[in-house]
Amino acid sequence: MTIDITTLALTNIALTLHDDGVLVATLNRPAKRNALDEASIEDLVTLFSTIPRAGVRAVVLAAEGEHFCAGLDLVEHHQADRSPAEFMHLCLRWHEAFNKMEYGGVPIIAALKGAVVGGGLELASSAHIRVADASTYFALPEGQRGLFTGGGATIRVAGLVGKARMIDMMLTGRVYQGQEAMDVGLAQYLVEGSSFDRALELARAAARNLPLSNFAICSAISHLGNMSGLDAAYAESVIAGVVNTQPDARARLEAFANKTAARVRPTD
Ligand code: 1HE
Repeated sequence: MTIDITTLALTNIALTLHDDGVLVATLNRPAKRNALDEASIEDLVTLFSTIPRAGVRAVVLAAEGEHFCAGLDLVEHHQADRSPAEFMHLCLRWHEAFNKMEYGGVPIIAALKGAVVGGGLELASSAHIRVADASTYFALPEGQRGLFTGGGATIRVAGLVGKARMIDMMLTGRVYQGQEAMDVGLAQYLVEGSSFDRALELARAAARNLPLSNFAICSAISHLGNMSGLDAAYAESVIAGVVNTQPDARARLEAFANKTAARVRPTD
């Protein structure tokens, strides 16, 4: 049974579902720069656990206000005075949410602006595509706050920029923005206008693919990357066996064969 995603009761995320199956999920705590408190993390767990069963074809992860996300809610963390075990369990909820995003099989396009810092960068790096605009900047200020990453940056941010750059970002508070952020791999798109508009365009394009192809792209590539080369090649062929023979692909293959399908051309 398909779930109606718009009926989810979320505290800090607003949802808008478009006709083409694109869901816009907007972080909605701008007064706190969309800092991730416990309620926000539970929202992300609920949302991204449900999306794969809700017929959603692609997601735009957007933010209200000037900043995408200021990371861990430092005030809540300070006031809660958490024990090591409590914080470990909180981090496991972050991982639950972010793993659901990366491995969930539904394309997630992050529309970035302003601060994408600390846990905000961990969140952004769990999306499949990151779109930055002129205001977007990336940093890992944990080192300066007396903290360490706990939401997967050592895996995902290091995966994007490499270990040496991540260590530099954490030791020195280095901020990346603009073309340099693109060059080191923090974003795949840098736009002059609104990152939201481009993210929506990209989500709409992805939503036109068959869901099973997108499932493999937004789940299998990450899983295969965790395996040995030998096992990944084996698993890839099993996945291709399922995806590349899907009945829904027949019409697309037929269109190519009878020359009515668009050809791949260089862009202008
Ligand atoms: C917050 C947070 C937050 C803002 N937790 N409340 N993250 C950081 O170290 C980033 C900390 N934040 C900042 O550096 C700045 O706030 C921003 C660059 C994001 C935005 O600056 P600005 O001038 O627009 O806003 P502001 O005046 O600093 O803050 C506005 C409000 O947002 C204010 O609340 P108010 O009630 O006093 O109005 C701030 O307290 C609140 N706010 N950021 C809580 N992060 C799993 S481990 C992950 C480890 C981490 O993520 S470390 C966190 C890194």
